[in-house]
Amino acid sequence: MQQLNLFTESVPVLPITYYPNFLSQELANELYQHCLKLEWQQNQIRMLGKTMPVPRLECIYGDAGCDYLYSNSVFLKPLTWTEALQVMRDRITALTGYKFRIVIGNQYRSGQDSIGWHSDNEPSMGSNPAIASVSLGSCRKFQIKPRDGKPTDFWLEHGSLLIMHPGCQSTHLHQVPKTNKVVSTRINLTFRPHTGAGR
Ligand SMILES: O=C(O)CCC(=O)C(=O)O
Repeated sequence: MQQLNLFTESVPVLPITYYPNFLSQELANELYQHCLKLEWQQNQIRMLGKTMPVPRLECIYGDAGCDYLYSNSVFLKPLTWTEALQVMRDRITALTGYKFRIVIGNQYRSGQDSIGWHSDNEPSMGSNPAIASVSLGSCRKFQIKPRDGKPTDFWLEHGSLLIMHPGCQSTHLHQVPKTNKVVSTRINLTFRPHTGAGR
């Protein structure tokens, strides 16, 4: 499988691997249609003393008991895996060796939906989690940067897989910025580990 490996022992440029054609176009289209029917929620987040809508829709599926709290504010309780999500999880595990217990979906309805600079370092994932991110639908810019460095831009294509390797969340931040371009729906699935010990 074609891959762009941005993590090497000698030159740790970026601790990620990108697989542009992880899914065939046919499978990506099918999975996109499946994901549109998942249970999407408009969650509220509390930041800087204000409560506001999260600027995208979210859903979570996974093992029972793998509740997920992020930004000390948004609490997600997993629904039971759908078969298609389970198949995808197992396919990524077969490719990478990484194991996952939950998948969090993000639905970006337009260019105004986004996720700001952050790292995924919630204790419920254990230390140094590997996170696998599948992109479906419209292409959006993904930026990643060392905590005190300059961003690198990627275009995450329909059917692609981006792996953020263990350690990435400690050293790097990432985001999907807003865009004024006209873009239709994009769905992102992030498969994550979980300690199973609640939040
Ligand atoms: O939509 C994406 O590609 C990134 C999602 C993300 O950063 C997250 O769920 O933490």
